[in-house]
Amino acid sequence: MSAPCSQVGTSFTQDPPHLGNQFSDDGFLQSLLGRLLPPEALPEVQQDLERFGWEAATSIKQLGQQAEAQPPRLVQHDAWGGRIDAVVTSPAWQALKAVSAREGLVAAAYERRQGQHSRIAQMAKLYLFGASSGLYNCPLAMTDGAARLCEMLLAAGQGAPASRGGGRPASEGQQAGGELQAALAEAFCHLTSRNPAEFRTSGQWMTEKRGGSDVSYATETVAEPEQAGQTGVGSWYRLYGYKWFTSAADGEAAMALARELPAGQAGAGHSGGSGSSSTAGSGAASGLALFYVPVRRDAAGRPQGFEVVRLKDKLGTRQLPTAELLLTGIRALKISEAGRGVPAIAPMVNITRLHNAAAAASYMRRITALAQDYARRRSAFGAPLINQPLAQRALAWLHLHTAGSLALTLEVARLLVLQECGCAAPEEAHLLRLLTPLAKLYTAKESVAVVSEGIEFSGGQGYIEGTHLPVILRDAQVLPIWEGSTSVLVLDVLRVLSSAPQAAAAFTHCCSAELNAAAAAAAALGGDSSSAGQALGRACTALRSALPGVEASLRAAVAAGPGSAMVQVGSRDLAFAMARLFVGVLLAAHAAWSGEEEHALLAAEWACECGASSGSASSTAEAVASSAAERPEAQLHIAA
Ligand code: UCC
Ligand code: FAD
Repeated sequence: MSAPCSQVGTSFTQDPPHLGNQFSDDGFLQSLLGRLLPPEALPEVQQDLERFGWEAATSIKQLGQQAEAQPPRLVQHDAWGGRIDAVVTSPAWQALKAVSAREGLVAAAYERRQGQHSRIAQMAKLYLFGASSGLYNCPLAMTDGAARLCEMLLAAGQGAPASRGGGRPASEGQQAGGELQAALAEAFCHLTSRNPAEFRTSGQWMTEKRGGSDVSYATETVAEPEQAGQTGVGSWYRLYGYKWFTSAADGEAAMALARELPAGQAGAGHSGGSGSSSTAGSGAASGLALFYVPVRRDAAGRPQGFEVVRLKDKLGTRQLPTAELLLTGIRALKISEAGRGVPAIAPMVNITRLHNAAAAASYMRRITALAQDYARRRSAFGAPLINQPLAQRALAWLHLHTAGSLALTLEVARLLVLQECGCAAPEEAHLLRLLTPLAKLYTAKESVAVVSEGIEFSGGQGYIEGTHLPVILRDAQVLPIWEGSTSVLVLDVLRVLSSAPQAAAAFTHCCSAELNAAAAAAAALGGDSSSAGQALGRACTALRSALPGVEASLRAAVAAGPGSAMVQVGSRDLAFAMARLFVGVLLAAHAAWSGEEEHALLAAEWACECGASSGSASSTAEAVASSAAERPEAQLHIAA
């Protein structure tokens, strides 16, 4: 007689990995905050993160999973056939919005309870939130960027822009200025509110069909003044065009780039705009300007001045409503001069890039925490994985790379808030400008690699949807693409190096000063007689030996300029070598501060990896240096 089905197979059931308090389980985060926050601010932040760390592991995580299970839908017509273009999001998504407001995930950066350390606390909280947030951290990033633009414009007194734009009478300028001031102040209040009923999110409408990297060329959206002659900052315009990727399609506002046209020229040619107009990069219209767009619907829910053409069907980020929008005359307030749209939106982009780094570190930490716990519960070859050296090695690698990305993210946050508070020294401002693209490009790539490794650590189960592990890899894969893809950020690094050679000096000076201090701390720890001192000493020696290669590359890159083909070819290696070195410096500085063996070993292990890849730094240096002397085209040919 055959056995009943219930008896076939095995009675074994694997205990799944458990997620603990995301703050109290994260010793490295706690230690970093101990160094980066002043003692008077630390207890309050710790208390908040301890509470939130548990929410992130439980209720918020559940909401994030529900948002993935119930992705947004576009309902284009009502029952009577009327066009409504409703972006229907899940209750979980809406609950995540309320949580975000209550927790002050944007507000914290502007309330500045921790003064010139506020961004550090905010980014630490977002790092706990990210991997649980069902991508709600994406609209928050853009909302934060928009809030910063409003804050900067208000502080710069953009309420009286009479000298800007199209020569209107002063009284009109003052009137428009007052309206602008009021609109920005109102927007700022909503974007930074802790009240869920008041909190609004903002999108970032940059990318168009022709390209999201080269927006200056690719932008076909045009802006027509509502009233002829009123073209200054603070004037109302109508936008016509096609925005190809707009996340936060449920947002109540947006910052949008568009090209100005004189009154009366836009509507006819563009109201049906499918993106085939010929305004891109042409001289027919003036350069890009930046616009603040309040996104409005009428009482019946019909969109005012835009249509939602469709929601994107994406590899990941499925929780997030990313739409294609047709702009059919949406009202927009001009907030930059014509031709200054890109630099005007740059502060927003730099903030979203920092959020991207926090999200990258968050995914890394999540997969590492799950792998660590799984290793305790899973046995193979007669022993729990956690007790087997090669498995320990894999876990150590995950932890090391997570720690490195977190340290880099919080360092950028530290510098950013100094700048926002007006306390950054010139060297710190240069460092911030250089480290922002480096942190974004580096942590995003690290995130994909680390999450992939963590999924493999979970074996076949890592590939199974019900474990909620695959979604982490799907979602991490977007991080190197949006907010400036890797190569575009590498070019941004070259832009900084060429426009401000002091940035390279700030970078190398910071590295060597921190390494000197860390080496002194290693000696004070007892040098060879203590294992912490030994490990930190080894780290400093290895990192110092990587520094000249990077320095030489930087010198050559600055000398040859960003237009040099060979500099561009070598620049990706150079950017990664810089990021690896700087992470090593941060880990060494932290070990020097804490004096703990665990941190010294992290720095030593990182330096070992950094040293192993310093070959690429010096070959970059050679390639870049020779390009300055020889024909770049020939070199490029050989490289290809
Ligand atoms: O992807 C998007 C949203 C995704 C969802 C949100 C996720 C947030 C994270 C969530 C975590 C889960 S929105 C689309 C993002 N798109 C981009 O980031 C565009 C990528 N392309 C670039 O970044 C390019 O480098 C451009 C567009 C900036 C290049 O434009 P141009 O016009 O060719 O640039 P120029 O001529 O070199 O620079 C124009 C001016 C210069 O200043 P001036 O004129 O004063 O000399 C530059 O120094 O802009 C200045 N500039 C900057 N300044 C350019 N980039 C920057 C910068 N990053 N910071 C400061
Ligand atoms: P392209 O600009 O065509 O680039 C293609 C490739 O060429 C890239 O790999 C790039 O690195 C490379 N490249 C470009 N120039 C160079 C160069 N000079 N040298 C070497 N390589 C180069 N955009 C918004 O504005 N708002 C949003 O809300 C938004 N949400 C998004 C959501 C998702 C899920 C995704 C995937 C994208 C979103 N984007 C959004 C768009 C995103 O910012 C762009 O996709 C991105 O900036 C790249 O632009 P592109 O797709 O046009 O690629």
